[in-house]
Amino acid sequence: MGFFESLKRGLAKTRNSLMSGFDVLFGAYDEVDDDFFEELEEILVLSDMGMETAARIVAQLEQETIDRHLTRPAQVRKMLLEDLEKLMGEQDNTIVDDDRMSILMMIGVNGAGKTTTIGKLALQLKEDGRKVILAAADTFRAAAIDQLQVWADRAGVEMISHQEGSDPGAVVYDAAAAAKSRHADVLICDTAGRLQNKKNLMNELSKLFRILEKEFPDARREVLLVLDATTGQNALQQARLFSESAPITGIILTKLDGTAKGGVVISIASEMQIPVKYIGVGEKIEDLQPFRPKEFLQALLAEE
Ligand SMILES: Nc1nc2c(ncn2[C@@H]2O[C@H](COP(=O)(O)OP(=O)(O)O)[C@@H](O)[C@H]2O)c(=O)[nH]1
Ligand SMILES: [Mg+2]
Repeated sequence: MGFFESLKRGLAKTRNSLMSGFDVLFGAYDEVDDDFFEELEEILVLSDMGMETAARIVAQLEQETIDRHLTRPAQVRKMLLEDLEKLMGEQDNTIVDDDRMSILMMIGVNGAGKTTTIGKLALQLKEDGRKVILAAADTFRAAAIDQLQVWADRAGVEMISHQEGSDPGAVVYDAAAAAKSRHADVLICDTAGRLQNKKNLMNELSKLFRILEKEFPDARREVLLVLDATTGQNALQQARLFSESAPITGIILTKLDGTAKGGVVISIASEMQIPVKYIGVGEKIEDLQPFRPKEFLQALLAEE
């Protein structure tokens, strides 16, 4: 299956819900009016695009229809796609550099999809010809380490781990040493970076940063927040909270295939000052895709 086809399949739940709303709406009006725009806003909110984003986009559409003397729903539909794309702007989805070492730190609440995402990324980066090493620095549960090992084996990359309950700093230190001696291009750290409280998270991360900074002062460093899209607007809330206590450089939204709340990607991409780097649209390796607003909107909203 092609890249775009799996994106479309992965977004099917959100797409179907939006499309059935649109079919009714666009079929019911010959000319747009206040009621039309009100109903359009409701449909957008239902997809978890967020009240703010939906209100903003609809206000903009209304203004444009006046300015450009448009009356037909089909014209508005076309503008909607263009406006949403503009609203999201550029989302830089690079996570590694070609000419220097790159370090990826994954953070996010339990179950968000950190470990799974690391596995998928590891294989993709390896297939790109990069040498990848994983650090099992989520040492809270033995199961977390075992789960990462399964992914490491599947991807055919090396994983550095210690026992359950051990110091994450020591794991990262060893992984850094391994990365150096093996001339790795990418070091990916699975962390227990959850938000029990802000101070804990900050302390935990800054400790790992200090170690990595010392070992790799010139490396590119990404702190990637993994969010579960099935939680809808709650994911936006989490993004705001986490960004108060961690220097997040990118967001990854997982499990879009499992929800009709995929509109949350649009609200996060437009309301956060942090780029959405990747989206997860299924369980398979290739279902982790770089987030490209234009393609995303095509897969989500374009008519067949
Ligand atoms: N359907 C689907 N499931 C996913 C996706 N990403 C992760 N998962 C599932 O979400 C669950 C939690 O993932 P995990 O990586 O263990 O989360 P962690 O606690 O943050 O490390 C697992 O059952 C994964 O298979 C995705 O994009 N789509
Ligand atoms: Mg995990």
